[in-house]
Amino acid sequence: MPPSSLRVVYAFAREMHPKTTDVFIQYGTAGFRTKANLLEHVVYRMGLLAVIRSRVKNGRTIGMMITASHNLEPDNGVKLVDPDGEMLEESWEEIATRLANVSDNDLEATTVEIIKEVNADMALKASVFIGMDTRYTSPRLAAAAANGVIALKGTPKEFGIVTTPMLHFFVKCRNDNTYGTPNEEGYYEKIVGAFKNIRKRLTVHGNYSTRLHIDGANGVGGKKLNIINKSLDGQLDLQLHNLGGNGGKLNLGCGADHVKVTQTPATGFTHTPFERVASLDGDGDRIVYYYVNDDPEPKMFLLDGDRIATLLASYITELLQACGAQHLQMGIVQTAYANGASTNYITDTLKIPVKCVKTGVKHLHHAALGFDIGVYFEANGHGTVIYSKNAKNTISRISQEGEPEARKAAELLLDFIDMTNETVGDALSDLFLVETVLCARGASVQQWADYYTDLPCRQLKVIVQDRNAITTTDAERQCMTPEGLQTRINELVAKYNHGRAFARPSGTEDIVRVYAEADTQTNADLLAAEVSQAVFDLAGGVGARPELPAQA
Ligand code: G16
Repeated sequence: MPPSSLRVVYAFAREMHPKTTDVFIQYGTAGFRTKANLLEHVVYRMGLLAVIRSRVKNGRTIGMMITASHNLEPDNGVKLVDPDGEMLEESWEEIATRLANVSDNDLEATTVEIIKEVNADMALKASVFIGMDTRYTSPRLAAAAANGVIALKGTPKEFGIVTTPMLHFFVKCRNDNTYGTPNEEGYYEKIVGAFKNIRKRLTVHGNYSTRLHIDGANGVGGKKLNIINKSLDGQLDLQLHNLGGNGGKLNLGCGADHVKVTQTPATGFTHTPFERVASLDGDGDRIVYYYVNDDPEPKMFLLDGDRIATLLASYITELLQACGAQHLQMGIVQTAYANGASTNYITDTLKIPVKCVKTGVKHLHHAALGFDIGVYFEANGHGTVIYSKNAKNTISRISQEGEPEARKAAELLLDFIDMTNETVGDALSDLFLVETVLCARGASVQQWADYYTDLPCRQLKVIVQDRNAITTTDAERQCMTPEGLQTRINELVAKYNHGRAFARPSGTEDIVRVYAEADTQTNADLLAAEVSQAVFDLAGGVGARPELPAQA
């Protein structure tokens, strides 16, 4: 395509998706995220970039997901998905940011500049898959995405409302047909099909109950589980809540982020003591479990991403031993948010190597690729398991040539692999993985919770003038700027038994996140509040200074 025909890029922008704001926007932890009304031009331009990316990848399909995931309803976002279903290559984030922020008048020239810079052959075909979440602003943004694709003569394919991990899965399948069929039916066939296969091999026994409550965050994940539920033949007794409609708002007072951050149950339904609840987030890429006890003031017990990682890793270890493939190296990848007790449990009890990386599944995914089997989870419930070719080939060989017991374990493991969405963290796939392990062990949710005891922790948000004033190192565990902040955090942490704390700028909200853990909840709350005050004082806090909790 000669650059002269790029006039259409400008024409579409001016006529349909003009840039109406000067607010600078950055490709963050999971793409662009901000108020939905500031995004239309950004999404249009990402449609352009997706076509360029597809051509750089020899016409392989690229994904675009319209979602702000765990954020509240007024926000929206867009992220690009690379050909293997993984997050956009990091070196392109700067290019995406540049293209999103130029004026309409400079858009054509910047597009030409980027095409040259990345050496895209504009004569090649280009294919872009587009998915969206349930936000009312998503259809308009998905249309802008498609226009961006069309403006550069790419071919868009719209999937309508799907979970984010489904879109990742479709992209992977489109580029690698050995992985599955690139549509919703193909997803159910592979992931839910594998779950049903496994269930035929396992008997429900011990303290495991098939009853599972779902908090759907009033988003897309619950709706898809409603579809799946009809085909489960009673293998799970799903009680679905917060499915949208009935006045419930997306991620508000419910969903994985609410449950994890506030450490309180979802609103919107009545909880039965000791029954498992799985809480999804708005676009179905995160999951945490919890239950409440029968105290007069019911206490909540949370089973977050760390718990899921340890549960899955310990079960895979057992299966590897049973099929004689313990030489395959497994590792767990976490972030600074991982509860210290989980890291100790992994190291001391499970004896599995553990790595800590920066927040963002893209960083965890990358680190997990270094193992034969990499289990990666953020504490917020975002994660999955990835298996190397070597691991898959080894297990597959054992399933054909091994001794009867080894074969059985290998066959189970192969279904376990099929049930895993290896492209990205996936609440639905993770749910089936967790349910499989609990069922195989005959374990109740309380027994799962008893594997280790979390250190009390607290997460807070601080609003500052410029969150990028905080820069970090050592997998975000240490602040480099502003000057004096890390020294202050160190002094505060030193006051508490088992104290640990850090502050980092969020990549999905215009805030600084603070995390603290300590020997008691009172101390964790106090440490988090004190660190928040230090951030507010030294990093240009806005509004009211964070207060210390009443018990201080
Ligand atoms: C996204 C990312 C996650 C990250 C989370 C919060 O999740 O995919 O890896 O942990 O944002 O990021 P931050 O602390 O930088 O705001 P989601 O579920 O919103 O897509």
